[in-house]
Amino acid sequence: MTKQIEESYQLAKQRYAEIGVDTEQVLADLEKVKLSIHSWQGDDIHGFLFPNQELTGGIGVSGNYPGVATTPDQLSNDLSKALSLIPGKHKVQLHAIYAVTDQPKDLDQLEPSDFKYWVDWAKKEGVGLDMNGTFFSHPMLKDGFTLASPDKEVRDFWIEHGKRSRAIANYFGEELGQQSVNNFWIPDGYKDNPIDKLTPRLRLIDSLDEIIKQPYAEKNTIEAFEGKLFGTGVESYTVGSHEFYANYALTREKLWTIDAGHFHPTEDVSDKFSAFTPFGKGLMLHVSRPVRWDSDHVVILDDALIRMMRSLVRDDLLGQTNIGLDFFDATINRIAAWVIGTRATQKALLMGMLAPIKHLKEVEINHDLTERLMLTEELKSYPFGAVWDEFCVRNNVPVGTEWLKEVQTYEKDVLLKR
Ligand code: RNT
Ligand code: ZN
Repeated sequence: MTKQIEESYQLAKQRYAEIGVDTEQVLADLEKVKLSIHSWQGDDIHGFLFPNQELTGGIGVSGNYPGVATTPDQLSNDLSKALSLIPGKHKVQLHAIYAVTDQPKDLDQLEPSDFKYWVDWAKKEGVGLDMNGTFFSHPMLKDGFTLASPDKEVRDFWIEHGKRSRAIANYFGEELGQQSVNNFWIPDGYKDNPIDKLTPRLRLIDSLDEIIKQPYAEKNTIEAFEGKLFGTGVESYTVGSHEFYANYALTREKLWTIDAGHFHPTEDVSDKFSAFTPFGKGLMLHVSRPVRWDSDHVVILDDALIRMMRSLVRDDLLGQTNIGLDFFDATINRIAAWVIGTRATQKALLMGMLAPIKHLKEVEINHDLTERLMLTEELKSYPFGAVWDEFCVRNNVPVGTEWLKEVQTYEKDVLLKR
């Protein structure tokens, strides 16, 4: 098998070289792209602080596949298993609810030391950590509002939580020597049309400004702000919309988070990147797959994903973009979900890179639209799979369908015994 992979790769290398693509350079470039794998696919977003709390804030997980992680060791072992089947070195995104505390603690009491467990694990795995405050699935989410609540007590609780999430992200950055992106998403909104659309947004600005007041070294952490089109129960008005956060991120020199599920199904998410980056500090992505709505399906190699990764590659935006994953599906094996979604994202990046981009740009500027269309069409049937297999071999992870056997063994030996 290894011999066939090597031979196929050599042939693919020649085919790509004929159109000016250096596959060795591409493999080296792909190796450098870290994805930020989300912890919450492994435990259906329950966390360890309030594991029995029902999910609120308009997000939900369908399915009840056996083997869900319910302890820190289970979740970190499952993540380690997934990481062992994904080529390259990556980051992992945590949520505040994944704190590992000695005694019960609320969200406004968390400290960096409550995440020592994860820092130790990350050091062992050689991964970075990104952060998310948890502004949902909690009784202080009152009447659907958190940071934009008209009730000062509610706002203050969540402001304190936001501040603490920043201290934790800063600790990740300090300990792991790589920047921790701290993502903010809040569910605040109304089911029906509100009269006053402005005041909640002004309150949100005040709350956020208060949260980000304390300076932290940007090499350790930076905040990212994630908008939303709508959610279940907040169909008519979302305080933190995309325009709101794009403007907030621009004026505060923070990152703007684009979640692929948070737009109208016919919007081209990939087209938004270059509309923001000339003005802004950079992007955080939540790579997701909406089916009819923000359903958070496992990411697959579909047109939307290919377009997104291609835009980042063609417009040279990888340096300003943090590619995070955000999907949750409990109808299939959760480790397989991580592996499928992460590998699909890497494949899309590879497809984007395996193109004579400089030449295509020249062709375009010379208005040779015939060659542009011809080349982009022909590229679709170039032997990209052979290069992907070689990438897996070089990174010591299983090639092709082989990895599922390892997940099945793990399911039998570990998951089904829980
Ligand atoms: C919700 C947002 C948010 C969450 C995670 C769990 O619509 O996409 O990013 O999915 O924080
Ligand atoms: Zn998201």
